[in-house]
Amino acid sequence: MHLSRRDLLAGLAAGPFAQAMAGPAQAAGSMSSSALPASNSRLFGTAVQPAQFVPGTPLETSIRRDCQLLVPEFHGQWSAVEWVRGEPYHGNYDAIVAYARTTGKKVRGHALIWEQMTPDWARREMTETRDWMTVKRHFATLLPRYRGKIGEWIVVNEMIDTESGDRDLRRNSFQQAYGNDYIARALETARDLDPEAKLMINDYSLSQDNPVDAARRTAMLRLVESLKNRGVPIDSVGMQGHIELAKGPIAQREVADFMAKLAAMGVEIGITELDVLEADRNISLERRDQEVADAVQSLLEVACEQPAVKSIVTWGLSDRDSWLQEREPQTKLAQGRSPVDVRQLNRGLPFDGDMRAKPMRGVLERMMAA
Ligand code: 9MR
Repeated sequence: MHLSRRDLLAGLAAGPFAQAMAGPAQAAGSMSSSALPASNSRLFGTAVQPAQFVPGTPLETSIRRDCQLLVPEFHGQWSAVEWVRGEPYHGNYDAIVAYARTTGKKVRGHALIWEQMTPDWARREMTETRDWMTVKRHFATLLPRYRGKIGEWIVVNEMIDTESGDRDLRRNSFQQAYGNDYIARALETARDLDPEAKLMINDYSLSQDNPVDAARRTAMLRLVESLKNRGVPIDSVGMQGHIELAKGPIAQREVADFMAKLAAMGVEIGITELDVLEADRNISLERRDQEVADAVQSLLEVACEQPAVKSIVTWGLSDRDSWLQEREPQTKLAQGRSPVDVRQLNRGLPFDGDMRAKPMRGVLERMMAA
């Protein structure tokens, strides 16, 4: 299915989002009256924070209505769960799992290993002892507790580094303590602790047309191939999908080929953290939103043609909560202002900061319906 931009615009004008996108006259917080269509072939989901589960708010309504899969945006990280060694805190993870249970949604654990969110005490312990027990103990605080409740885990997050890595693998504390084999060991440990859960590895910069992304696609394919060849348990590969408009168009042909190769190796694929960092804010709001929607469409056209792609997850629903605001001082400022001028925020998610649907949501609706 290759929709032209014209098809898309025609669809948007006629669809239920036309109303929600009617512009300034539209009251803040208004939304489309229809849910995203639940696809038979793949799940739609978003990153969530427990504070967002306030019943009946526009955001919670969209989470409840549109999503089948929830991913903790940061409360699942090692630092968030065990800031102090030996004193795990499960409150936030439990809240997400409980909300998912009562609303009938699946949960993806995110993420067991991620350098950036590894507590200092754990880094030190791993470096000093090189004892795998540090990692195993961490996995054991989560996997058994959520057995049967969290059906898929991102076991290792962001392990590729084609620029200064060791054989394209990031020189992080895990790699330094245990060697590049830490990825295989982590997957094996996770399988032992929950044989039913699907195990995923996840990385960024895999979808655009530039030399860095191209090299990273090759490195990911090599990594998955070597894990598969060694019989290491790996079920799925996550492409984060943080699109940066300044970094080139979506490499549609190459991404299709990348996905086909992964599928041939027998792994499922997820678009795991979809959002768009804008390149130019000095154009009209309509053009800004259209450029975001076009980039998302370009990636999802390819993803939705590949049966191995089983889920599409956006990294939040509303621009107001997006981590992308942190990347740019002027939007951080806009975020802190009261009332927030939502036009000054990066507009890379399906809804603006006032939960008005944008063309990106129209793309999701069409793609999930296809
Ligand atoms: O969006 C997340 C942000 O709110 C957190 O502060 C941060 C650290 O936990 O993680 C962000 O999400 C990241 C994700 O977990 C992994 N890929 C990159 C995402 C953006 O940094």
